[in-house]
Amino acid sequence: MAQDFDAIVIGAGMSGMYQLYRLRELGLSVRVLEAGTNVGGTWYWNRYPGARFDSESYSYQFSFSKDLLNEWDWSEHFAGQPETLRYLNRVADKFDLRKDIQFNSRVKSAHYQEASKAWLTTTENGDTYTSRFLITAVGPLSAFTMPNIPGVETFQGESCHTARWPHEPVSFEGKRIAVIGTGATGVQTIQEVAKTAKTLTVFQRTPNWCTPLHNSKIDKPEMENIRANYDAMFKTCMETFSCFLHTPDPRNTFDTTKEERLAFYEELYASPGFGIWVGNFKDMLTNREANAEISNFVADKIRQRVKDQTTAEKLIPKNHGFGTRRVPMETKYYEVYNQPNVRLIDILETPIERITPHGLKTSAEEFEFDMIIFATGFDAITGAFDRIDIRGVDGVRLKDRWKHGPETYLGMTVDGFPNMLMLVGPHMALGNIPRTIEFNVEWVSNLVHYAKTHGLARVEPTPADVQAWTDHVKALADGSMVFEVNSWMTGYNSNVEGKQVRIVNRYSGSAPDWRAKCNEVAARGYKEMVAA
Ligand code: NA7
Repeated sequence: MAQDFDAIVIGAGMSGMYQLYRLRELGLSVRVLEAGTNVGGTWYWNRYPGARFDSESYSYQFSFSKDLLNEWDWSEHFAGQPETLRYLNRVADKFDLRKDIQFNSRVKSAHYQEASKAWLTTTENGDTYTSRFLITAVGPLSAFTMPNIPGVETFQGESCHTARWPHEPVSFEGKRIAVIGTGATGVQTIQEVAKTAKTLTVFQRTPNWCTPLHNSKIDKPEMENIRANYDAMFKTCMETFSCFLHTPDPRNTFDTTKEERLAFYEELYASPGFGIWVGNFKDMLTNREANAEISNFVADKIRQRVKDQTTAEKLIPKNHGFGTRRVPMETKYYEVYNQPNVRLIDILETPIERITPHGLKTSAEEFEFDMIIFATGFDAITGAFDRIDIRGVDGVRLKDRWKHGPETYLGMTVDGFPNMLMLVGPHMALGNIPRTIEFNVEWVSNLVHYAKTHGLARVEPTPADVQAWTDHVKALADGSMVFEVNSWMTGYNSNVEGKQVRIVNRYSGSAPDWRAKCNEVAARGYKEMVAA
């Protein structure tokens, strides 16, 4: 069978965009298939009000082009979604990426063809492509999930999932609005909607531990100063545990006195960004007493910020400790509940029974709304893979292969799925994602280049290596309180059949350790991969 392309890339978010750029630089023919009408992935789809970075803008951008770094100014330390999307469009323009991207093309299936050692990829439009390599750039948080609440399709007012927000402006003025979901997305949405809605009713199932973002503007001199330090900043990101500008404090919690600890927590609580989560004492997520200390500290902050103490108690998580789920970063989130137009409904106490044509009904009350916003999250990490009919050797479906959780080698390859390479897939370091993306894309590009220049038609890890890596990733999760809690970070999703179990879907070691392992494999000439 003729090969249309050296590589098909699924997705034109940050990883797909950079993958296209890199492979083209290497002289390979690439086609990117993208479901949306433009580039940006996460930042294209998630246009909901208040969407913004929780990582420092400059640490999240691409680092591969000095030109790009020199010409782009960030206006805020934590940029809003419109600015990030403008940035990604600028990247697409600058490197003329769109000419190799097929938009409005959602991939339906990708089947490995043993005879030609190539992938046959089909879109929902019925277009087909063959390629030696299939590179998935589908995003860890792209397969959004609606809540499995009876009657959800019957609501007659305006309604929207945050990950499918309209491109046109949406007004909340004078409207009675419901938000279902209080994860990182719900928190950002609630803060914004509360400003203008006539009434806002928040339906909360599990409260999360939220801490202040402390965003601020960047003026010209500060931007020049930040730019002058880019080399050092990116170096720092590559040395920290999860590629953020923050990294765990080397001390254990109880190495300090109570006063020292509290002073440290106060300092973190008053500092911008993820520091309180990823720059806290190193035993925060492994020592239960240590975790209780910081949890109590944040609980007291909530009590101080929320006037009504019954509401405050509802907002304080009781079934998981601080940092064991993704910490939503907030800007006056808790103060929203002091507003007269805002009400919190604890749906553990009074469950939602059904959504009705005019609102919804809990076990205690019937509500009428003009708009319902679903901030109900994603079928994370493996969800986007499950939604494509991916079949490897002998027609084995990836979804079946991963029925009990993902199995990978280095988070990038799977035995039985030759020439399939994953970007930001399961079992690799996530953290500050663009830092991982750049490494991930470069590693994949080097492997593809190696295969091409060495005439290798089939690149695949051994089952033993996949088993060993999967075991290693699971062992790393042992003892971490994160893996004892239901959340997208443990693959749990109450709305997706078969996903009401916790799995190890992420690599929880340090990003430098993961990269070192990947580099070793490359330095050995991909011995494991090409021997198959
Ligand atoms: P999350 O963090 O998974 O949050 C989803 C929220 O929706 C969470 O509060 C859920 O409650 C709630 N939810 C989900 N299904 C239901 C149903 N059926 N009924 C009521 N409430 C429900 O997703 P986000 O979009 O906020 O964030 C995902 C990541 O994207 C985020 O961490 C960032 O890294 C970017 P639950 O907690 O399950 O009780």
